[in-house]
This record gives sequence, structure tokens and C-alpha cells, in this order.
Amino acid sequence: MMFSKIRTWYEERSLLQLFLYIIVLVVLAVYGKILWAEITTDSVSLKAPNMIDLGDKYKTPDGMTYNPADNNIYLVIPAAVEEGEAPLLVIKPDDTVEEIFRIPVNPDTKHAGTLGIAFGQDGNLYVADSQEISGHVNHNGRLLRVVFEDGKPVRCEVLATNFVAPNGLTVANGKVYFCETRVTEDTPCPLTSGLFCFDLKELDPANPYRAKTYVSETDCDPHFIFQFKTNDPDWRVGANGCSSSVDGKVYVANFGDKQIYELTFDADGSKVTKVRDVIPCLNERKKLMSIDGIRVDSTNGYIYFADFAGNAVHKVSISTGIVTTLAKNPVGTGADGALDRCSEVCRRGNKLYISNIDLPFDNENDAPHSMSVIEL
Ligand SMILES: [Ca+2]
Ligand SMILES: [Ca+2]
Ligand SMILES: [Ca+2]
Repeated sequence: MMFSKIRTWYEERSLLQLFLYIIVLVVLAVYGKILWAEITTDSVSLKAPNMIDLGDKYKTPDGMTYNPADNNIYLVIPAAVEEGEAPLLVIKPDDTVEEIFRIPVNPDTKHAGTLGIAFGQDGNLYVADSQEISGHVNHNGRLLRVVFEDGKPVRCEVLATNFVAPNGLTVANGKVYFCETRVTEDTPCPLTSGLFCFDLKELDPANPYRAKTYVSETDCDPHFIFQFKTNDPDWRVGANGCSSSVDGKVYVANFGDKQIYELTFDADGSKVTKVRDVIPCLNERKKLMSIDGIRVDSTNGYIYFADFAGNAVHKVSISTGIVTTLAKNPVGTGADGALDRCSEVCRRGNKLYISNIDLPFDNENDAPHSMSVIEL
């Protein structure tokens, strides 16, 4: 009976229909296999991180960038829980740490709040200085450049001013892109934030650019090339992590709404031509409480990221949008390598380095002041 029904169904179909059915089945099988691989990876037990103890001088580690020229990770310590300069450290290939420079304060606030950092192709380090992190939200944020000569930092230049809360930063397409975590001094809901973009050639330390204060979506600085809303009333924090891929796309994290936007540009790299949600599925976003620092890994198609509010580190497949949690623990002291209000990630070889900025949000800034390190 069953067999005859199948036979009748089969005989009623044209060759073209049967061919299309086979194609659909093959596509479903391949996609199902990818999804299953992602889902089963997610059930793997969490990694136990190791620790780099930074000591009492470096209490709030945040922005990092890997420099393949010397195999060092560069790390900045914003003066987030006390005023002063911002130390620039290197984490050497053997995981020892050395201070190599101090980023000077903004004279108006006596404070340097450096967050995102990245090297330009000119060999200099571009720095987002968020004065907001120590409570100075009165448009004191700056774009800085630490000039390197013969591989050593020699001076710091101010390139642009009048930002509210600069945060994640990347260099690609001959441009420096950085997030403005909010555009006003207050934090309304929904909250507006977005991305600034400057051509490296237009930046002149002899004449720092003063960004136009944001008025509205259409009345703002021409370098503010992408903006969006954050709707979470509990975490009114907008554009945060920022990273780029080898093909020149830029990825921007929406902290409160747990989203990552993939931006495609025109040939010049200054006009956004396409925006895509990397994590479109609500069930995947439910694995997260926030998205802080992000890092694209063009070698394997993942974005690694820090979940500050959830005190966790995850990765997401850029193609499928499936999230895998790599490490997570309750907030505490950070002893034994535990995450302690983590904010940024950076890969070197098969290790992922995680900054524990340890800010006092339902948490204490306590010893050990540490980086967590997990083997991938
Ligand atoms: Ca951040
Ligand atoms: Ca700690
Ligand atoms: Ca702590």
C-alpha cells in the first residue's frame, strides 16, 4: 500500500521536479550538518583559563592588538578607577609583561581613558581615548596616535577631539574606524551610538580635527558614517567592540542589544553600502548578556568576543550566526584565571588573551588584577 502510494507520487512528478527535490534535500543535508557541528561544539565543557597577574600597578586592562612584526600583544590600561596616565604594555611571546610607554592625560580632565587600540600600516598605534570611563562625559574623548620609531613608542599625538565615549577601534582600508558608545551625555532609551571613520591621510596633529557635536541623525559630523539604536533599558550601552576582516569589512558590537553588525563599504572604505546582522537568531542572542570587545578571526571565520555583563567569552560563526560559549564564571576576584568583568579579547597562536577590566558594576576592582588566557 505504502509502496504503491510512493510509486504513484513518483510517476506523477516530472524529471525537473525530481531534480529540484534532490537539490533541496542536498542543501538541507549540508546546512543541517553545519548546524549540527556548531550545536554539538556548543555542548563541549567550558575552558578553564590560565592567568597573567598584572600586579597592583595595572588595575583595569582593556584594549589589545596583536603585532605580527614582533609577536607581541600590545595592551593599554585606561585610568578607569583612578586618575592619571594610561600605561601601554606588551605581553611578550613568553607571556611576561613589560611597560613601554605612558599615554598622557587630557589636560582638561587629568585623565587618560584609553580603550580600543590598533596599528596602522604606517607602524603607529591608533588609540580611542574614552574620557567617559572615569565619569568625564563632557565631550572630552579623543582620537590619539602613539608614534613609533624603530619599533619603539616615542610620542603621543592628539588627532581629533570632541567625542563623548570612544571605544573599540580598528584600522582597515587606509581608514581608522572607532565606535562612539553614545552621542549624548545622558543615556536615553533608545540610545543612539555609532561609528566614526577618518582617512589616515586627513589626520594632522598640528591641527587636530574637532568633531561636530551630534544634534540629530541627519545633523551630525560627516565622519559619523553609521548609527543605530540600543533598546535594552537595563544596559544603555551602544557601539562598543570594533574589528575588521582581511577583506575590509568592519564589525561593530551593539553592547546592550547583543548584536554584531557586519558593514560592507564602497571602494573608498568610507561609505557603508550594506549592513548585515551576524547573530539574527533570538535563541543565539539569549546565550549572551552583552557584547563588549570583539575580534574577527579571518583564519577560521569566527568572531571571538567578551560578554562584560555575563562575565563570559564566546565565539560566533560569521556564516551561521551560532554562538559557542568558551568560558564563563560568576564575578569574583579573578583568582586562578577566572574571568573578572572581562571586556576585550585578542588571539595569538592558539591562545586567546582576555582583559579583565574589573570595573565596579556588581563587582569589586580587586587583586589579582589579571588577564585570563584560554587555549583554543
Ligand atoms: Ca569596550
Ligand atoms: Ca580582580
Ligand atoms: Ca573583581
